[in-house]
Amino acid sequence: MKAEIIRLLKSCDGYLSGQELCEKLNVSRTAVWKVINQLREEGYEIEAVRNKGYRLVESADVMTAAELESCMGDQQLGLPVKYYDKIDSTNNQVRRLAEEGAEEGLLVVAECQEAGKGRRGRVWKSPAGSGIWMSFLLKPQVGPEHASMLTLVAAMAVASGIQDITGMETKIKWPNDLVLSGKKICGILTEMSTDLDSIRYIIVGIGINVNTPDFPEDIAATATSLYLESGKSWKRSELIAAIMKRMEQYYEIFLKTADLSGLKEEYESKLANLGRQVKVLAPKQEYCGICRGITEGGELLVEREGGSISQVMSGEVSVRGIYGYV
Ligand code: BT5
Repeated sequence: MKAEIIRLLKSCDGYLSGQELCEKLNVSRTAVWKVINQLREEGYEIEAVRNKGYRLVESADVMTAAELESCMGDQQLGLPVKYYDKIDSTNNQVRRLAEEGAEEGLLVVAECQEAGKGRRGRVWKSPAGSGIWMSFLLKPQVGPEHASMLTLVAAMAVASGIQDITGMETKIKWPNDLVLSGKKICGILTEMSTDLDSIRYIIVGIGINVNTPDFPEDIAATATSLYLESGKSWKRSELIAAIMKRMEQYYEIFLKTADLSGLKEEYESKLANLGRQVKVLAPKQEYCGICRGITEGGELLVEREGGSISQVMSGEVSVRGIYGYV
């Protein structure tokens, strides 16, 4: 009911009468009043005028399950939403819920992560009040070798979702980062559980610095936020909904071919590395080349001295721009 009241208030230009709310939701006036009061405590500014009704003046950057649900359209990915004030890692929580039988589409969002993780045991800083720390569950009927492509699909969804809401054009640093002004604004961690040669489930974890005003010293030179780049604060729930909507679109295209053939062109238009020098740091060798795009399987194409093209698999290497972070 709470999500529905938020949705009705948001979609109404003027006042929404208490009577109308009661009838639409089939509840008492007292029940409506109680929810309105809860919403005010959570940070929504709601005006109540006798004989007119309620009007949403301003919603702060509230992140609750009801607020998130009220922002979601009729999509499947992103519902149900589970919200936590604090969790070890949203990826871990999705894994626990998947083991209990959760369905594809489940989204876990936390205000703060106490053990946010990056790749290969690295730490992902996830303080309260400023970022999006979220993970969702997928169960695609494709072989495990296709799983890493979903990191690229998710990166496209984040870039497009951010652009839909803020107009800002982030670029993808293959395979799992998004950058703005050459600094990291988002990191993606995809994990999976397999059964012999099939995927049981995939967890896509996304961390985005949204309203972060500053960063700890160790990442201050390489990290940025939407706030720092635009000078404005953004509503995280709207961004999350926009990203999940885009994810659903791109995921559908991905599932048709189980690869990136339908997305490659758009991916490359968002690729920060394209046409630039990259240094490939593979476990046994290190080489430089020019990034020429991706394959349909999601590998990075690197043109080496002499003109030969290497295909770089994600998971195997780190790609660093020769100049700066990108
Ligand atoms: C990543 O790893 O970039 C993947 C990060 C995924 C985080 C999300 S949050 C929701 C979900 N739940 C989780 O527990 N994780 C996912 P990697 O490429 O390994 O980069 C990690 C490196 O990024 C660190 O070693 C730091 O240098 C840097 N870093 C840490 N926190 C950062 C932040 N908030 N912003 C920018 N850079 C950060």
